[in-house]
Amino acid sequence: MSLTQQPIKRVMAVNDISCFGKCSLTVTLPILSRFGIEAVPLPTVLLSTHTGDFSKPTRLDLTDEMKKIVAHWESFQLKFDCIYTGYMLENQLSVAEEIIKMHSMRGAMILVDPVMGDNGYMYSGFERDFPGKMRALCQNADVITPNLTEAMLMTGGEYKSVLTKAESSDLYKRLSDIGAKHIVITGVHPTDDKVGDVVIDQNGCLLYEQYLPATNRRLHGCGDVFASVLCAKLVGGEDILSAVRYAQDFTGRAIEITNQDAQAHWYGLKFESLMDKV
Ligand code: PXL
Repeated sequence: MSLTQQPIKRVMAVNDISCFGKCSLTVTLPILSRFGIEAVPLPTVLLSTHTGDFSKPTRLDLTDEMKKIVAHWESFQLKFDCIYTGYMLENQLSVAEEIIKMHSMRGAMILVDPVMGDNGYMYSGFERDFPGKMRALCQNADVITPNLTEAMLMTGGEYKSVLTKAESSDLYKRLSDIGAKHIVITGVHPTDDKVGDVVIDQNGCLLYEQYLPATNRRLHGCGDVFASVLCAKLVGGEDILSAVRYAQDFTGRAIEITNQDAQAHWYGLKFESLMDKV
């Protein structure tokens, strides 16, 4: 059978493998599969753990291997319904740009999660010019999913965890200038005790906002769970707002379950038990 006529929807997931810690591909692959989507990983970096709560993870830069893998896929014209990019190194942005250009021309949906920081800080290992370069990758995306920190970093604003209405309107306008069709901002706090997600369009119009009670714990991998579910739903044909609503609900339930087991499960989201409830 031809591989160019795929029987189910196929997503290229460009992201790292953090072997322990539950983020990136170790989250994305099972979630996409659970939603009936064929997940094809293009690993960017191989790490022993994520860079959040562990000292000195091992790292293997897979840039050269990425180029070889993509070239091999091209040799038999492997087709994708979606390109979903996440954590990558600065020298991999140009590889991702090529992939995006090629596959959006062929009709693939482009989802860029501009993974680079949280809670007001960039993750370790990124240089100061990274946000500007990631912003360029976002400009041709159908959907981007920055958290509040990443939204601020890409628009040059100073980080504040709680935004006034005027500050958020200003941020939404600056984000819409990036050029992506829809911008889904996660981890937005209208007040200290609430947190939620916001969707704006290319013109900076607010399409959706939904807030839930905030918990104080920092949990790694929330963004990856959210973006993976969102990707699955969008590729499955749902419209952006119902897909965001579903992803927000799923991630909220995973956070709740994780918080019930907070001491043992401090390193990532305990999403597994939700997989038979989708
Ligand atoms: O979940 C975001 C993420 C992805 N990949 C790596 C990370 C992090 C967050 O810390 O360290 C390697």
